[in-house]
Amino acid sequence: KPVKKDVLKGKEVVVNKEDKRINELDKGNADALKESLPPTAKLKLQGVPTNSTVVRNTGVHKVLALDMTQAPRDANAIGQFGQAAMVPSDKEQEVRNRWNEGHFNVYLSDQIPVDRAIPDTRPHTCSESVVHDYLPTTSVIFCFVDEVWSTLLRSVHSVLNRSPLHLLKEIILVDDFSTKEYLKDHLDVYMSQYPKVRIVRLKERQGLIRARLAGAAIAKGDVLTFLDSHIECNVGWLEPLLERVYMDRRKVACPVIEVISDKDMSYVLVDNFQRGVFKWPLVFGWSTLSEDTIKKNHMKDSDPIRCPVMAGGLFSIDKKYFYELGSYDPGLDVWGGENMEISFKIWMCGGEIEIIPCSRVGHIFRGENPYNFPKDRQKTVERNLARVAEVWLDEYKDLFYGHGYLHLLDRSFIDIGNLTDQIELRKKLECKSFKWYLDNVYPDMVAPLVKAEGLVFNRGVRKCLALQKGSLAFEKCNLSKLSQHFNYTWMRHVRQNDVCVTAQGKGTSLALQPCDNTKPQLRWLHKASNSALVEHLIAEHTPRRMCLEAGALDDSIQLKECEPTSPYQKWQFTHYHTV
Ligand code: LR7
Ligand code: MN
Repeated sequence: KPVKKDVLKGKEVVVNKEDKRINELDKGNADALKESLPPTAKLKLQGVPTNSTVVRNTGVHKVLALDMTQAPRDANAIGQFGQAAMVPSDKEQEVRNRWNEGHFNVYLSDQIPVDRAIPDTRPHTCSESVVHDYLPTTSVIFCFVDEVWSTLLRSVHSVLNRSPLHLLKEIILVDDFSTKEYLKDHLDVYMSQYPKVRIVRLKERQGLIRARLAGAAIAKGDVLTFLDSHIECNVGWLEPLLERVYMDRRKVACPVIEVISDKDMSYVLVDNFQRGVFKWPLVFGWSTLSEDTIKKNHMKDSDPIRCPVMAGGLFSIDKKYFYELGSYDPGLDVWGGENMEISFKIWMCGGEIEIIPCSRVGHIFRGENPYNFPKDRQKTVERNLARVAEVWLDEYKDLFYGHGYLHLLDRSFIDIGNLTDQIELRKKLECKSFKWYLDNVYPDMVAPLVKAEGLVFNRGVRKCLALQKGSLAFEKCNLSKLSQHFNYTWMRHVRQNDVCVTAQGKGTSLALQPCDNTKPQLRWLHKASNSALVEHLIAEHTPRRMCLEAGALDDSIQLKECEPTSPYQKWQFTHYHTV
């Protein structure tokens, strides 16, 4: 029987006869087998083990077995099998004291074995899944800044222990200029036991985006697999990801991200049929596929799920393809927005993003970032998102800015940097439009280009606003007259074609000006149908609150002190869009 080394104990273990995966020790065999099989030969995925000693009944997923493929070193250790660990009452203060080291229960993490077993949460139908033999190899890239020691180790061991050795080219640890001493000499010494682990140290803090790029630059595998540094890969996690990339190199494969509790470190499985989506202003979130979609497509819980966007931290991508896509925008700083950038880029430039339910990885979700931001956190994320919006969203970028980011249009407030390379890249790759993306990838996304449109009816004079020979007037409402049609836009413009309604200087009369997104004086606040149009000078410290008012006697239009009860200050567009 072939033998392989147990990575942790250096002990030799017998490889299961059914397990046709080949490791480096019997490489000779592997080559022979390779010759004898057609390239499309398929092998059965390692099935869900039936000899489980502990089971969990979740209600949703029937009975799930634990990963017993490697008997745990210490079955009685705390947190073993992914179970919740208890804090003794005399240690509660210590838990609190150490919480901020990682913004999770660092005390417990240190008590739990670095190679603990976790429940095998794969859907049962995964045991019927097959993967090709001789899948491409992967470099697993972890970048980290001041990661908790035990958590970082658990992440690395979960990859070493649960990845077929012949598929794991290397593990690259990119240290993004950590300050913690234990992550320096100590880490090198510890990892020197594992020849597959390489450590790269950045000379200054780059942020996770450029740190990942530094890892990718030296990767030798065919596929890049990025992971956060506080994860636990579940049994059989890697093969289904590589299988998808192998099927089509433009597929980008993500595992199901399960939850490692920040409080008790238990491994919690998540609901099936989740996809990654976003809401305005480019906020990532999960959404469950509708019953209809599942029925209509006859979906099994093990079928890949196409995702409009990925969470960001955990995915496999063909290395050559990653570079063909121009990798990440290297102008993105520290944290945030890169998941949107890579997602739009992948879909709009010919690729696909999928969640692969037979691949599961646990992740510690933390309430706060446990590291400092070299610049202000909020400004960093806003700036990254603005770069993404400018390059990828076309006319839909108004929806992004209009949902709380209008201040970013004032470029003297924030410098989003040079975008020439990114815009060139999009042209060179002949990527599709954002409209195409919405129509084809995320059709259930609501993205109206304006907030309201149609006639602008005044409640007091019971007439509609019209543009007559370059000035504003009231007319009898008439839907067929285009001169009465206005938009209320995400920029908060009251707009007809390229002309915007504005106040005449600081006076009370109105004027028309060419629309310009950067000019705050063109903006009007209009919260709902049949409400005021408030002059909105966000650039001023003390905005004067003036409202658009129809003259009761002479049909004039003026700015007046806001009066909530006056019908002459109540305006109604024909149609309002809700997102
Ligand atoms: O400056 C930094 N340098 C780093 O090396 C900042 C962070 N990092 C490392 C960090 O140590 C960690 O390993 O980068 C990794 C990700 O940082 P986290 O864990 O603080 O990020 P997160 O889990 O809060 O956030 C998610 O969104 C990020 C947006 O930039 C990244 O894409 C993360 O990878 C991503 N995490 C996931 O997708 C896991 C599931 C979360 C969800 C939903
Ligand atoms: Mn994370």
